[in-house]
Amino acid sequence: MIDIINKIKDDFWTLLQESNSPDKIDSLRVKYLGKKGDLTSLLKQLASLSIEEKKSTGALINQLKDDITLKLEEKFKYIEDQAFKTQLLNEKIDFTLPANKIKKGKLHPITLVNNEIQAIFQELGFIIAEGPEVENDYYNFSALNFPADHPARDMHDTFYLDYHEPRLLRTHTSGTQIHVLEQFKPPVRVIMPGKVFRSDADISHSPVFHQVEGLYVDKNVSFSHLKAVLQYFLESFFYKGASIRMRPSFFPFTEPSVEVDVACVICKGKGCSMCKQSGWIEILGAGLVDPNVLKNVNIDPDIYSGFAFGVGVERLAILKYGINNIKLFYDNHNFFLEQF
Ligand code: 2NL
Repeated sequence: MIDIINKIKDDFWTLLQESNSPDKIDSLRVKYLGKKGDLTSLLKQLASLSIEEKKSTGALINQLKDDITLKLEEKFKYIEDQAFKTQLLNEKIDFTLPANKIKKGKLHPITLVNNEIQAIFQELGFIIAEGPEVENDYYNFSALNFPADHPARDMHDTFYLDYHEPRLLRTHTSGTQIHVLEQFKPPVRVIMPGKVFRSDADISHSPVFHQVEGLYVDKNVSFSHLKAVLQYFLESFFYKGASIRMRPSFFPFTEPSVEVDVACVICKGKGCSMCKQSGWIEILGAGLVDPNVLKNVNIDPDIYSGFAFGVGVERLAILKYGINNIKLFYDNHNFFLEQF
């Protein structure tokens, strides 16, 4: 009997070493301590022994039972502890790893160019005015000397908002200049930045784009003032010493009207693909305010005169930063914006 007990003990010990999962520990428990387990059947065999042997052997068996119970509990706990430690190791966070870079916001190139234009004209004593994006026909066209049914209205690809009372999305910021001239008497030096809208979209046209217009009305304002101011502006914005040239043009609200070119900002006038080998880049439109426009805001054109100009902000940004697709301005992808 003692031999059997020792054998059970040895076997248990070997099996315990090999058992490394909660399931296996549980099968060991069933094998040794269960109702049909090895120790239970040993205890049943005690019946055939003498009283003395029963006592000593029974004590041995009970001792073994307690030992096995304890060992199983210890091993079970050990396995659980190990599993927990492995889990902790797997979940470990390395606080020394560099953090994900936080992407800083940057000003949009349109904003940058707008700020720069405003700063240049503020140096020259111009104030900044903003007007409504929804205008009516009078402010967008009639007051600016566009005759009714004039083809120039069609050329503006106007978005009309309703049919009977003609509200529209402004096609230029010029309407704001009318609002300004209705409120302030000359001398007036003002620039108007803002969104404008035209029903037109391709690689170089967006239905919403940005314009800055400028206006100077006073006594004795002449074409040479216009030329000097635009020369100063374009040199400040592009590069010192930039040549400019003026070509005759037509706008309903100015007379005479000109288009202003700057010596190519890439090749400085030598000729390149940007300026199509001409050496010149068309930048803005300008002219002396048509007397009819002054009359419309009750300013006497015999006493006062003025100049005005309009420039596309996207166009200036494209030339300054070498941007090749106008859509980039409106997609707001970080890879684009973070370059400025
Ligand atoms: C262009 C041309 C221009 C003006 C805008 C203007 C405003 C008033 C009176 C007279 Cl109230 N003129 N604005 C004048 C000439 C040209 O813009 O091609 N812009 C992108």
